Order: sequence, then C-alpha cells, then structure tokens
Amino acid sequence: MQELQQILDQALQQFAVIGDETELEQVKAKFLGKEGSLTALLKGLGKLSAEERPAAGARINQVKQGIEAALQQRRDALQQNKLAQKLAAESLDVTLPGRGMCAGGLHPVTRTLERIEQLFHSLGFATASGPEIESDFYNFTALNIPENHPARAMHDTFYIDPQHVLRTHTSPVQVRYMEANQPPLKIISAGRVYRVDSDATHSPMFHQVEGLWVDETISFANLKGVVQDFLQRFFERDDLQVRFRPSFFPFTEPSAEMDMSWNGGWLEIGGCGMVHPNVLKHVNIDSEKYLGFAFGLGVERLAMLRYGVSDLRQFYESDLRFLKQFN
Ligand code: 2NM
Repeated sequence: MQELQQILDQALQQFAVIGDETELEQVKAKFLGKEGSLTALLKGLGKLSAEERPAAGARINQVKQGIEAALQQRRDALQQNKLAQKLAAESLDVTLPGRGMCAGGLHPVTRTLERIEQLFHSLGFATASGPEIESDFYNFTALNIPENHPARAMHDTFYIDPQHVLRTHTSPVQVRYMEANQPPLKIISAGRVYRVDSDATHSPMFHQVEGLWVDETISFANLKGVVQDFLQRFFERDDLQVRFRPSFFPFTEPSAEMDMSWNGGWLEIGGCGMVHPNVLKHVNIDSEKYLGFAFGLGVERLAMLRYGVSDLRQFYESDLRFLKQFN
C-alpha cells in the first residue's frame, strides 16, 4: 500500500514537469507499460492471499485511474499550451494602420492646368485637344512655317520621322479645330509640347496653353482684355499690369510678346498676335470676313510664379519632398 502511494506521488510529480507529449508517453510507460511499476504490482496480485487480493486490487485500480487522470490532464494542458503558442505566433494585430495609406495629390503643373482651364471656361472658351505626335503639316506648314523656312529653326524639334514630330507647340490643335469647325471659334488648347532644350529654365517636355478667338469683329483690343483679365484672376491681383512688345511669329500678324508686372519690374509671360491670313487660308476660313487673335502661355512659368518655385527642373524630378508641398 505504501509502495502504491509512492508510485502515485512519483507519477504526479514527473507528469507535472514534462514539457512535451512524446516525453509524456515515455514516462507513462514507466508506470503503466508492460515493464511499468504499477503493472508489476498487478502481476504480483497472484502472490497475495484470497482475502488480501480484492482490497489490494481495488487500491491498485484506484491508483491506476489516478495516474491516467493525471496523464490526461497533463496531455490537455500541453495541447492547450501548444495551441496558445501557435495562435500567438500567427496572431495579426488588426488594429495596426495599413501600409500605403499615404494620400496622393495632383502634380502642381496639373493643378495649374486645371486652374487655367477653369478660368478660361468662365470667359466662354471651350477646350480642344489633339495628338502629341504631329505631322509636319499641322505643326509647321499650316502655321505659315514652310519647309526650309528659317522660322523652323526657332523650334528645336524632335523628329519621329521626316514627316512627323513631337509637337513643338499646341497651335496644331487649333489648326485642326479651325479646319473642323466654322467660326465663331473660341477655344484654348493646353498640353505637353516638346523642344530640344534642357537647363534650369528649359525642360525638353513642357506645357503650353494657347488661346484662339475667331469671329467677325475680333480685335487686338479683345486680346489685351482677355489676357489681362486672365492673368489678374490667375494671380488674384487686380493691380496686375500687362504690357505688349512688338515681336514676330510666322503665324500671327501683328505679333507681340506679353510682359506682366511682377515685384516692381516686368516678366515675359508669353506671345500673341492676330492670326495670320495665310493660316486662315490653310483651314478655309475667309480672311476677308473673319479675324482672330491667338496667344500662347508657358504653364510651368505660371506655376513657378504662383507657387514660388525657382528651378523648373524640380517639377520633373519626382522628389516627394517637393511634390508633397502642394497637397
Ligand atoms: C503663340 C504666340 C502667338 C498661336 C497661333 C495660333 C493659331 F493656330 F491660331 F495660328 N495658335 N497659337 C500663337 C500665336 C501662339 O505662342 C507663343
């Protein structure tokens, strides 16, 4: 009986410190296996007298059940531990912030383009667009810049093939529009243009916005009014002055360069003029009946002045520290 109590105590003690299930089964065999200590006692029952045997047998069975119960308890505990460890290792903290939550924003040049278009829409101009790869005809010839004419040297052109170029200005959009529509015409075209040029103030790809208004009574005075009104509203300055200096463009006559007042001085902001009769002829508009003005503005220039950017190249370096300032 004393031995039985010792076996039970031993079993409970040993089970309690076992850390894994295989080891637990091995230790179980020490007590309940073929060579186990309890099994040995059961086998020894036969040596007892008939009177002693039932009580001893009952006691051994009791201990056996106690060992099996402890064993099962330990198995359950080990399995619980294992599950808890697995869950901890695989756990996801669903309250953590997600990745890639950084809000995007429109590029400052895009924002400037949208502002320009909105202002001209409110002045009654519609928007026109066209291809960035243009034929020689629409980019040059129709604009009164014939082949081998020195005016072609004004635009350092990217050629795709002898007949096609990356448009050097958005004027071909207006040529296409005049060709397809009857006056009165009142449009702006804004978009990418390309020239072989690259330094602090020139990018090989930049943006232009050009305006065109063709009707029977359009004059240079209308041009001055529209440009001044636009610039005053764009820069939110009622006192902004615009000045026109005589110049030359093959597609306008007369032509002028436009300056605006800025920090006590003048800044060149674009070019303009009355659409040349030869351009109107190319698109079958009667130049005796209709007159038109046209102007061109540099979008990056307007964006630099509005946002206080000093180097044009910053717009195209994709540096998030720069771009995030406009969000
Ligand atoms: C400029 C300056 C002067 C212009 C002319 C035309 C067209 F197609 F109507 F003839 N569009 N834009 C023009 C005139 C553009 O940009 C500096």
